[in-house]
Amino acid sequence: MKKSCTVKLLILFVVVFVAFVGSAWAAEISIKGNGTFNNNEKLIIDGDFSEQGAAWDNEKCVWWNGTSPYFVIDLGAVYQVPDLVLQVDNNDNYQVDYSVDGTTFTPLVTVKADSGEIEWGMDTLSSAPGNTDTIEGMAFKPVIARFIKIYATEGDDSYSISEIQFTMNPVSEKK
Ligand SMILES: [Ca+2]
Ligand SMILES: [Ca+2]
Ligand SMILES: [Ca+2]
Repeated sequence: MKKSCTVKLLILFVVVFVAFVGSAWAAEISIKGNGTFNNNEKLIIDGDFSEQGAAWDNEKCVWWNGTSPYFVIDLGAVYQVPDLVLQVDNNDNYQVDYSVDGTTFTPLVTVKADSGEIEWGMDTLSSAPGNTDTIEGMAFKPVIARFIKIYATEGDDSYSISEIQFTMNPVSEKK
């Protein structure tokens, strides 16, 4: 009887612990969209890409007109970011900036309309070397960042993002 009680307590502890860690993990990265756009901005950081070549306004995309909307992703802490992968509408230019404090942003990557192999619809583009979506012009030196801003700068006025992901390395306090 006593042993079974202990086991139940242990199970309860594990369930609560996993729920706590799960919620902390889920809360780590957040995004805020500014301006007028379609669909929930959380689609940009939900881990899900469209198929390449899918329509720019499909249900996995956040899409908009004009170049005023922008999206700011908060990584939840400062990380070393050596590369990124994103999926945007193939025929526009997009800009990615980074920041430590969320106020002063520095240009990180310019995504050009003529990058990538996709001629119509959504195109996945990676700054990391050695994969099928690698775009050499997107490579950058690792940066220290907590906030990432992404927005369209030029194109056919129909803009779309389905996903952006980063490699996030913990920043060591040792020198
Ligand atoms: Ca997504
Ligand atoms: Ca591609
Ligand atoms: Ca477009």
